[in-house]
Amino acid sequence: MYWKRVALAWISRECFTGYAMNRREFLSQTTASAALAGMPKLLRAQAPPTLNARLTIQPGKNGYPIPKDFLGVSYESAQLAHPDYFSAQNKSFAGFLRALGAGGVLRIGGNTSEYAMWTPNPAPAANADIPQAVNPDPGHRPAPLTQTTPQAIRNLRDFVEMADWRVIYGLNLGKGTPEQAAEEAAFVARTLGDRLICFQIGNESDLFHHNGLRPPTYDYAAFAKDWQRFHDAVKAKVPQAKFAGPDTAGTAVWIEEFARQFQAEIMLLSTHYYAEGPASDPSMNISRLLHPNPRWEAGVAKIRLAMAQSQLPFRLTEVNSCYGGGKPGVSNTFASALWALDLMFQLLSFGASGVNFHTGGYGWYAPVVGTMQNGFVARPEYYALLLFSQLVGGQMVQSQLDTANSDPLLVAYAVKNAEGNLQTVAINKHSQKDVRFTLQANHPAQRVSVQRLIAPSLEDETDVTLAAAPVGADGAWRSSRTERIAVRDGMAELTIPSASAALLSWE
Ligand code: BDP
Repeated sequence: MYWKRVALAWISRECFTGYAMNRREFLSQTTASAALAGMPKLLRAQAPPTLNARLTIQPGKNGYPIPKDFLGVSYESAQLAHPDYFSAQNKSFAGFLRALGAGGVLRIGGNTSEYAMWTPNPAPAANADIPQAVNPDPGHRPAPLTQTTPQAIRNLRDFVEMADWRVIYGLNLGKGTPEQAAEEAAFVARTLGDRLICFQIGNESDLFHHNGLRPPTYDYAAFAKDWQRFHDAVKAKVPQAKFAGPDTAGTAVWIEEFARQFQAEIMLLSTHYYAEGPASDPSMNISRLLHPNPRWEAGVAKIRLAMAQSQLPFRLTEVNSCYGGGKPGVSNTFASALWALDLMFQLLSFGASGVNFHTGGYGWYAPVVGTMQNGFVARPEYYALLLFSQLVGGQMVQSQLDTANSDPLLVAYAVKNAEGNLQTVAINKHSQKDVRFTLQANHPAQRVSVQRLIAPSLEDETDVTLAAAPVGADGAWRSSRTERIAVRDGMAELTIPSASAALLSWE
């Protein structure tokens, strides 16, 4: 029943008011035979299969807001051990973030946060052998200890000021002490000022029982005790400190207990999600990535419960396609862009407040890769964030997607952007099937302008464009083609080719 999933959130929040044409009627009226009528016989036989879909939009019915700080990336704490990376010197990378809009969120954490030691008085050569750009940690062995120095934090402030972003900062629960965490937090809070959103204590503590950071008996109760100790120590030194958590690996692990116990101490619930993994498993592939994931859906159900019970917002503070550092041929392909784009809407369908895509260095799933010496390049996933950035500050709008055969690879969403203009995003995750889309909205618009997110195939790694333009140096991007479609009686029709998405603006 995936074809109705898009509208699930609405159905549960406010009763869906009905859909004028019955589905069988619609499907029989828009079969491929109508589209192919008049074609020579030979061509008809060769034409690629075309599916039909209809999106019925109810512009008057608002859904959840898309907060200004919805978009974000997540970085390993070990990156701070090379203090020039997040600094005013790294204009190029800051440009990529800035291009996603002011107010995005840089989350610092990951596996290496448990090995990043606060070092207020570093020896001069302490960082000499640290590489400039740190990849996501594959988690195969304990990470080497690194030093986080006051200079790194001062530079971080300059960097986020340049990008006009803010920070969620992870403190070291694994190898650090409450006293060290409090010292570090005091310096971070003082230095970042209002660029700091909140702290997190520990990264994926639900895995501590088997990664050597705590004994095999380590459970929620033990974590809660640890968390309380660290929290209290930080609060004693930084009374205004704010917190998010539990920041667990399992999408909903410990979230309900944590929300209940620490409701008064936190401003935000947070967990992680990796769609696939481990990367070494051959069954982790593009097709699996693009199909609905029951594990995610079960996680979302629990997150929603925790949100409802605690009345706290939720942010997915670390996410990407495949853990273990990502999978080549999956995580770095155009498929990851279509996956990421859909995931952001899935988050909005239950009112999540934001997302941080995990990244760094030349990581396979990194939306932007590179170093300060070699420069930075947008990978396919970045284009999903770029498309989405045009919707930030807006609001979801109720819509209903109808497709033949409960199509799990076809999704579409409606949004009002920050200016109140109606937008639609359609995503066709099929590798071979085009989709003839009918958009129906009771909305006074004369045309729909189209920005297509395309690449030669789902597997493509390098030739992605949005509105016919690639992302250039320092995140520079400008739509270079305007495609417009007429709207008649509130209805527009267009084809969304296989392996593509489109942002449609009603004008
Ligand atoms: C997560 C960790 C992060 C890793 C990622 C991965 O928090 O540090 O980089 O897995 O394995 O669990 O790719």
